[in-house]
Amino acid sequence: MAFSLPDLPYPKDALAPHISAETLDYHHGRHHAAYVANLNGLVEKDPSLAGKSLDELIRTASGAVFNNAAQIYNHAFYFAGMSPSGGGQPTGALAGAIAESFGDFAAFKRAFGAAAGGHFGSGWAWLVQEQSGRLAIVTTANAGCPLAEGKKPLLVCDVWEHAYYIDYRNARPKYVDAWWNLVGWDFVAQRLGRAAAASA
Ligand code: MN3
Repeated sequence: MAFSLPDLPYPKDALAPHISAETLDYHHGRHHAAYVANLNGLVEKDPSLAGKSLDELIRTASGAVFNNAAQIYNHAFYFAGMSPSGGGQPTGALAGAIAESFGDFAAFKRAFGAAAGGHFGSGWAWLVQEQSGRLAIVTTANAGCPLAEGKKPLLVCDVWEHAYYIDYRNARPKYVDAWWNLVGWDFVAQRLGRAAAASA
């Protein structure tokens, strides 16, 4: 098997009440797992893909190979960016970079929440670092991934309905509000410190 499903970095019930064990059971155990199985099936059928890393596939592939590779990366990044001891506000260099790019943390939070809540259809809301070093909020549709555009992902919120429908039904803004309580700012700060636009 070329690719494997990364373990969740916390027990399935650790994010409750914000995200339930049932949601994580489906989201990680079914959805994320399916992207891994799909990509392994595609790689097995196409020898030209053998040995390529997830990053390489995200940067060079299209169609189903891109979709499944990017969804593996996006989900691993999403789960890694949350923590049962998350929430609150960033400190240090990350707090400074957010203030420089967005004015202050409250303005960043409002803008990110509006982007996540307002994105039409399935997709992702990201905090990224652009090649200039500046931070930006971007949304991507479906499997879209900032790595493919040369941007370094720092944080992501999954806004596909499967991320919140069990816990919040159609109320995406309620899910995004709850998600702030889980954001692992240490993870984001570590990402900011890295030079290259590398993987999770
Ligand atoms: Mn998802």
